[in-house]
Amino acid sequence: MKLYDFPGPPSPRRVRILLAEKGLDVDKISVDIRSGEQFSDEFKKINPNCTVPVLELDDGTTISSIDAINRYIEEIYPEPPLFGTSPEERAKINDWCHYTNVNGFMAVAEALRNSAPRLAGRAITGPRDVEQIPALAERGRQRVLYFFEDLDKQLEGRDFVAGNSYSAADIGAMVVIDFATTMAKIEMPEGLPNLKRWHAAVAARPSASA
Ligand SMILES: N[C@@H](CCC(=O)N[C@@H](CS)C(=O)NCC(=O)O)C(=O)O
Repeated sequence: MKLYDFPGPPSPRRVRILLAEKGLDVDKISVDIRSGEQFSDEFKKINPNCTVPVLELDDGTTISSIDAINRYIEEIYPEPPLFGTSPEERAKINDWCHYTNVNGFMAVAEALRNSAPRLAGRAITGPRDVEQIPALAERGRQRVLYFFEDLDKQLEGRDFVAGNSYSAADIGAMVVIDFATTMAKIEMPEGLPNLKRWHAAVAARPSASA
């Protein structure tokens, strides 16, 4: 299999970290989304939604949503488990992956994509141009702050976002926090000691630099 990838943005990073945690190395093909390579006719055949990452299997099957990619890798390479080891643990991890996508990732994207001058006319990813709405940027920033608060509460007395060990839920949440603080310039507010303790621990794992 091979991964259509690009260093910097959060979505491909979530897959690279999962691969690193499993000790896997797959062929990577760079798609420069800064220069618009995702809109080339060649790449549109691989992903008509014009986003990275895409995992292409040896039989040509392509998978373009992060959770679908990561769960596929988990099924093929189950060790170490990153989606839990019991139905209950798996459900909680999936719950937090979903929560993080909707209320973390989409909130940062809403804030960034509706305000960054370089993304004018590109408020939503994909083949169609969508105008920015400045009020959505403001709403996105507020939603990110709520996400920080919710995560801090969830991490009270816990070392991991969900389940009993490091999981895909930790990967997703860490990548969203880094997306917020580095790309969207939304700092973690004062306080939130659980969030900061947990972030320092997960960011120190070697996989975080993948
Ligand atoms: N399909 C992915 C999202 C992938 C995505 O949004 N990728 C971004 C980078 S983080 C991208 O390719 N952006 C292209 C663009 O901005 O035109 C998911 O499962 O949520």
